[in-house]
Amino acid sequence: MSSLQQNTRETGAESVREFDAIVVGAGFAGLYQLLSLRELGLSARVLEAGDGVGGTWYWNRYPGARCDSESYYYSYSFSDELQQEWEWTERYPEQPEIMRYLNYVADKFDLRPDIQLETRVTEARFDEDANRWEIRTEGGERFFTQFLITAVGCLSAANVPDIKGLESFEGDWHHTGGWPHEGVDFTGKRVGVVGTGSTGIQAIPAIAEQAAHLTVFQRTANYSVPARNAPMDPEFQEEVKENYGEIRRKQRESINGHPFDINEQSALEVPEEERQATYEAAWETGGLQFRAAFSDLVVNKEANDTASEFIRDKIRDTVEDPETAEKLTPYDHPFASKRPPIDTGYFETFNRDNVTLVDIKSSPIEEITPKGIRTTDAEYELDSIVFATGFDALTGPLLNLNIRGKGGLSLKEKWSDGPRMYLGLQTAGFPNMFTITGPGSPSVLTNMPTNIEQHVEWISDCIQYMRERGLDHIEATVDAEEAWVEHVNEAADRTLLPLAKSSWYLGANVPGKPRVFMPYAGGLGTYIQKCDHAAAKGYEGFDLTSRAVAAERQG
Ligand code: NA7
Repeated sequence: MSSLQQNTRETGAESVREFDAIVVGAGFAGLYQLLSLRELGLSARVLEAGDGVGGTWYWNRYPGARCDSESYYYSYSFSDELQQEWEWTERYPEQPEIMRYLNYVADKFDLRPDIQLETRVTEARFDEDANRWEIRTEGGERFFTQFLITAVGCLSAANVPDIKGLESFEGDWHHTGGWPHEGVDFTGKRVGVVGTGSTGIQAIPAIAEQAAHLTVFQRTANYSVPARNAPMDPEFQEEVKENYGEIRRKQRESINGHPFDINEQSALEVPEEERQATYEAAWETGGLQFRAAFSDLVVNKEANDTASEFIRDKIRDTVEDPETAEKLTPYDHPFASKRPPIDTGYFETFNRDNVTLVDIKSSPIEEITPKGIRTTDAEYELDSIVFATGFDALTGPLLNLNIRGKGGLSLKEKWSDGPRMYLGLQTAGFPNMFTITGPGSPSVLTNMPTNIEQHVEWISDCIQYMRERGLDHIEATVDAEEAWVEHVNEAADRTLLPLAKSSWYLGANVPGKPRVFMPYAGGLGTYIQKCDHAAAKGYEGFDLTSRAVAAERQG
C-alpha cells in the first residue's frame, strides 16, 4: 500500500490527505528532502506543478540551456554510490543531461510513489489550534501536514515584462523559463530576444544559428567570460571520483560552493604584466572561476576595475563593429556584482550578418505591435519574441504559494518591505514551515546543490531533534530574525554586490519590488558554521515547544 493510500481519508466528496511533511517542488531540493524525510520514518509527499521531476531544469528548456557550474560538482554528494556510478559527458551539463540525472535519482531511490505531479499549490494556511498546515491545490485537493517544506527554487517565477500591446502580437512568444516541451523551430524566422542576462547570453548564440534574423534587445550590457565547454575528459572524471571526499569538503568550506582555489593575492599587489598574464590564463580556463583570479575582485572596487577593464578589452577585441562593441560594453556596474554569465560564442555572435543589436536603454521599447517590437527609434518586424527577462527571484516562488501564518498573516504582508528570514530557513510567525534556500541564505550566490543538501540535512536533523524530545512546534524568534536580516545587509555591504543597481539580487528587475539585498553574501562556509552552531545550541534563535503537552496541561 502506498503512503498516499495510507494517509487518505475520504470526507464526503473531498479527499483530505494527512502527512507528517509536505514538500513543495520536485527539483534538486524536493527530491533529496523527500528521501531524507523517508529515512527518518516520516510520511511525506512532494507536490509538484510540472508533469515531471526536475524543478528549474524541467521548465528552462530554451536553446543553449546549460548549467554554469561544472557537472562533477553540480550534483548530489549524499550518496557515494550515486556519485561513483553516474558518468557526466561534458564539462558543463546541458539541460537534458541534468534532467536525465534527476530522473535517474528519482528512480534509483524509488522516490516517484511519493511525488504527486501536476499538482500546483495555490494556498497554505497555518491552523494554530490544530498546530498544522492546511494546503490547497489548483485541482481542489486539501492536505494537512505538521511540517511544510518549500523546495520551490529561487528562480522559478517567470518575469514577463508588462509591455503594452503584447496580446496584439501576431507571431508567437515565449519566456525562457516556461519553454514548450516540444521545442520551438526558429528556422527561417525573424526572432527578437529581449534580455541579456545569463539566459539570454546562452540562448542568443544558439538561436542565431537557426533563425533567419535575430534582433537582440539589450537594456543593460553584461560582462561574460567564455565557458570553454568540452567533452568530459575520462581521466579527469576518474580523478574526481577518487577524490570526491576532498572535493565535497572543499565545496562546503568555500565561499560559494565551488571547489576551485581562490588566488590569495590581491589584484593590486602584483605588477601590471603579471596581472594581465593571470587574467589571460583565467580567460583561457574559462568559467565562473574567473572571479577567483585574485582574492579581492568582489570586495575591492579598485581591484575589480582591473578585471572589469580586462573583460571590456576582450569585448572590444572580439566584436568587429566598433559601435556594436561599444553598446555591448558594460560600464554601469562592476564585474560579478550581478550574477556573472559565462558563454559559448556570445560576443562573436554579433559579428554574424543575421544578428542586430538594439540598445533599448537609449531607445526604450514603446510597445509590441501585431508585427513586432517598436522602440522610440524604429519598428522591428518579428515572427517570434523570446523573453529572456529573468525571474521574480527568491521571493516570487514563495509568495505565489499564498502562505498565511499565525493570526492569518500573509507572507505577502509580512514581506511587503522585503523578505525577512532567520538563516533563510524560517520566518517568524510561520511555525513548522522550512524554506530550502530561502532569502537570507547563500542560495543563488553559491553552487545551488551544495546549499540545498546542507539545508535538507539541517531541516531533517531539526525534525529528528524535535521528535526525539516530543516537540511539535518550531518557530524562528523575531529577535533572531531581526539580527539575521541586519547581518545579511552587513555581509552584502562588505562586498561590491550592492553596487549593481539593476541586479535581481536586489529585486531591481521587477517593477515595484522592494529593493533589498536578498541572498547571504557572507560565504557558504561561514554560513554553514552559523547554522551548525545554532543547532548545536539546541536550535538557538528558534522557539521549540510541545503544543500537545501545553494543551494537555491547560485542559
Ligand atoms: P536575469 O539575469 O535577470 O536577466 C534578465 C535580462 O532581461 C536582463 O538583461 C534584464 O535587463 C532584461 N530585462 C528584464 N526586464 C526587462 C524589460 N522589462 N525590458 C527589457 N529588458 C528586460 O535573468 P536570466 O534568466 O538571464 O538569469 C537568471 C539566472 O538564471 C542566472 O543568473 C542563473 O543563475 C540562472 P537589466 O539587467 O535588468 O537591465
